[in-house]
Amino acid sequence: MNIKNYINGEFLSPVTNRWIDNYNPSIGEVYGQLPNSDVEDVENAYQAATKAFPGWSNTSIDERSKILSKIAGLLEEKLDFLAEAESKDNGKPFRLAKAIDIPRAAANFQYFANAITQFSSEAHESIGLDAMNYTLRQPIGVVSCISPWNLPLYLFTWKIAPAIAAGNCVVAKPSEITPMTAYLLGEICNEAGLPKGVLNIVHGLGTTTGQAIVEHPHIKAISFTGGTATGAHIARVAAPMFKKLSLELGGKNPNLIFADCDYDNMLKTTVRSSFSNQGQICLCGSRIFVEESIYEKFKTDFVKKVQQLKVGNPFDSETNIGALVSKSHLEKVKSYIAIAADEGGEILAGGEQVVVEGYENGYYLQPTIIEVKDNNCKLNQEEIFGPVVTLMPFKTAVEALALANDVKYGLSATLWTNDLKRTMRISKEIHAGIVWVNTWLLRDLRTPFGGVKASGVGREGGFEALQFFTEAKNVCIKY
Ligand code: TXE
Repeated sequence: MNIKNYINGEFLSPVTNRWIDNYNPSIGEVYGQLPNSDVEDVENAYQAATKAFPGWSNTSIDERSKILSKIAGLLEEKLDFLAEAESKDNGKPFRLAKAIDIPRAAANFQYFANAITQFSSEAHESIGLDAMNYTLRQPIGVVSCISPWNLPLYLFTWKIAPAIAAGNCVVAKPSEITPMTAYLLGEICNEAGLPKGVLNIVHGLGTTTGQAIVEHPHIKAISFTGGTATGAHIARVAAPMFKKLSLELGGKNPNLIFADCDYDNMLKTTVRSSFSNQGQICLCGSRIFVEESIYEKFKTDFVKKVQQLKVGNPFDSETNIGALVSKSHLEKVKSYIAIAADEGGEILAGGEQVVVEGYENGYYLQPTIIEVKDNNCKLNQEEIFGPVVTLMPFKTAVEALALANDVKYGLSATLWTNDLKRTMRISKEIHAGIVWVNTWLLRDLRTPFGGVKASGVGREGGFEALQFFTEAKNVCIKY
């Protein structure tokens, strides 16, 4: 199936008629093509967006909210169809796409359909000066949303929904590795009555299509989720043009497990936080630090549970772990497993590529646990972004905190303990944008989302996203 660009409400081939192969990772075969868009396609998308902006930015909040709700409703209606498309394109279990990815994409639209009706600006009365200040929060204009391959529709809509709710028009680019559900979203937007040009979706490589978006002088804001190196590059290109940037980048998230935790819940959740979506979630806990007194027990129980996970075809209802997203990503993840021994690590579970019967060319890998000796090894310092976690014991809370913070990333952290004082102290001192205590990936869409250090700058989610996608203007009236 050929994917097209979605520009001004129409489905168009790229101007140069150049295409990129789209792979189904569970069978390792090309199953369609997507546009290899260049500067001209991006310019056409920009022109459509800029033409739509005066109308959309002056459309009532009620009307915008209704259209966003309609998109949410259609996403829900097409749950099975979209989950199937996502799973085929990405390799993730169909069950997961159906339970998480697509419902969350619908929730993103529904949440911002509601949030925009509650978004307000401030007024400051300058007492004694006979003046009144009020703040206008105005849409920025044409903005861009660039998203990665791990949670394709989920992250794409997480950016687009607040951008258009706030009255902006968008030039969006999904990952070239997983373009399918973004393509299908265009049809849904038309069906929901979103005016032409409010959302434009341009497909293509990061280095050409993405680069053309970032370099475009009149696209004034970029919301990006992806790798840290790409984020740094985008910041370098965009900064001299003073674009507004929100960068959600990589993670190397610590799990700190204390002996006083609710053990069974912790164990079950740690399996999930390690290997959900084949470990390809920026919020997965990839460095597991365990208090010494329960270390050996945890090691045994965790290995046993992980070895029970079934690696298989995404459409098999028994499958826990599907295929990795691409051959090159599989090779990258394997290259980390291959250095384990050199780094003094011991593979406790997994470590091998899996050949799934009937799907021999798919990109399957066993869930892998590596015991490491030193937090300063590559396995603990670099983002692997696959089904690989490391284990290490600690003696005290002070040591656990130091290990958690001794890394360049700071996206999320998970803490397992029932000690209130420890919870308060570590939550305050840990380098992370999100701290989960006795749970993982419990999301409330009103909360700020983002990281510190090399995990990015800026916050999305809730009113933070609406603030990002608006420009605050102070008006001072003297009376
Ligand atoms: O991401 P990229 P990749 C991490 C993970 C992974 C690594 C690389 O470690 O192995 O990043 O993955 C677009 N200008 N994460 O290569 O390249 C690109 O087309 C503008 C963590 O897939 O960052 C895609 O749409 N755009 C992460 C998006 O950026 C550019 C999720 C992300 O691609 C561009 C994914 C450019 N110059 C990977 N170059 C997370 N934190 O969730 C690329 N892009």
